[in-house]
Amino acid sequence: MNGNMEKAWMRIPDIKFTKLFINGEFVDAISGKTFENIDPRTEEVIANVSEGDKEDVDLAVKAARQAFDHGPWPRLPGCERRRIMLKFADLIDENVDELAALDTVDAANLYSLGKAMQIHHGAELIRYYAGAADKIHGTTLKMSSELQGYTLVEPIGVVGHIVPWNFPTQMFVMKVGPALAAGCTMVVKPAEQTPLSALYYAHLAKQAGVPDGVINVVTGYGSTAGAAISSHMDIDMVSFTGSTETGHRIMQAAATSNLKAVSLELGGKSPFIVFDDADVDRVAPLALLGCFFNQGQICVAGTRTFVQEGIHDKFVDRLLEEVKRWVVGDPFDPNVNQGPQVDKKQYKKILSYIEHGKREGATLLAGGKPLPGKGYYIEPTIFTDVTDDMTIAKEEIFGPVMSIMKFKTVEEVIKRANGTKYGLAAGIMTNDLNIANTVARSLRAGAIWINCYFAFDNDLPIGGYKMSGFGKDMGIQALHKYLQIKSVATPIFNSPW
Ligand code: TXE
Repeated sequence: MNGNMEKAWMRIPDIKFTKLFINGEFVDAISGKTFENIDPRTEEVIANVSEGDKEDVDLAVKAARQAFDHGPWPRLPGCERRRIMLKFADLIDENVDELAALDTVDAANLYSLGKAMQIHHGAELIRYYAGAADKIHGTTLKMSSELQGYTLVEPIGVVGHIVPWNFPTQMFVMKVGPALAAGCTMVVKPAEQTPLSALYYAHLAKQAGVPDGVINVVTGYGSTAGAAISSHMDIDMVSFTGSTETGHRIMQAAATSNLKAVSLELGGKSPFIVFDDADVDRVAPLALLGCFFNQGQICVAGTRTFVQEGIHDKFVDRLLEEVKRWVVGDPFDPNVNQGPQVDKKQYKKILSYIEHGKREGATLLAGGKPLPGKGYYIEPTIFTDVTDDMTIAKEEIFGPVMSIMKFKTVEEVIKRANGTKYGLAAGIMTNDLNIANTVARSLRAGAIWINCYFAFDNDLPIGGYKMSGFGKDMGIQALHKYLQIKSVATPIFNSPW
């Protein structure tokens, strides 16, 4: 494992956009206030970003409302929206270096992965929804011999997107892409930890020809700017990704304001289940990646590793070999697997969960400490002998902490894997098709990965069961949530049919 960062990898990208983006212009917050944008590698301030509040959200919503009620975007033929979105996607590809660097310095996403894959995947997701923009249509209904009906499929209106900090690019394109294709207008509030790339994306969208007012970005805090969005009387829908706790607040605000539609993608505590017949050499590295990728800051991370008793010791030995090769350091370094946690709050929270694990009697197999020096770095941490009632087995840690639990039978592991308030994802590692399919049917989780993990695809919807939320991101289902159906009926006179 590396120590902290090497000087050679120290890099701070050129930060061009730090102001709110409202009605096609970069503007200061009305209050003139800014907040500090901190590099998690160094704990140093790299930019001061405009701090939007309720008044700024009001202005952004006014622009989005005007663009929806009177502007061209929802009224354009789908093929025109498609053309502009394809241009937007091309511009994303052309600016991959800067976008990847912004996400690295803000969220500590791995730069080499961002540059080679993640930003291009973002562009591809925009293309996926661009391709759907001219295929939105309703149905014709023969209601009776006297009555004919049809449905019009219309954009839901002004959308508020409130997003977290773990993957700033994915969050932006995953929310904005389908809403744009649907013909909606929107206000995006990126997380306060990671405001930079959202502003850059807004700039690129304008360059591509997205009309003013269609995409507005208000940077700022959740309790002020975020709350103003969820309680706004002129927003028709709020699409949120973040903690279950904040999900409660958003739904409450929607309920007590204008009953806006709500979509919530919340926390998780996903099981990664390894059966006796699994190939340890393949599955151990996958378990590691499934838990520690992006510093463990991923809602679908496989954090509860259930291992059947026959393979348990072999699996644990193999995992230990793997974790020794897992490199922690500056996310700009191409040899690094894991960068720093996003901020001090998350860093402290994770370290306190590790202390819980130790206190409550789990065995610390690897890691367990922060790295010395500056930056929010934590060793990849593995606990064995974890029981279902321990805090680390129950709560979402959102950091590089794996809990290994032994099990005996299929029935037992189904029951224990389902014994959580969450239901986001699950991994099933076995060559026995019958077991794989039985477990897949029995788990109450929105995404099941058999002999793979993090198998994302533009076409594959992601979203929770239980307290992991409702409403899907990705896939064509995400487009549907930004649409609403109007039914139209008309009489037919003297029809023989
Ligand atoms: O999340 P919040 P935080 C989980 C993870 C993490 C924990 C806390 O367990 O440790 O949440 O992270 C905005 N009204 N996930 O505090 O608060 C906020 O500004 C409206 C899981 O960062 O949910 C940000 O833009 N908005 C997760 C967004 O909500 C509010 C990803 C997310 O912040 C608000 C991130 C309010 N009252 C964290 N309060 C996942 N599902 O992927 C905050 N916000």
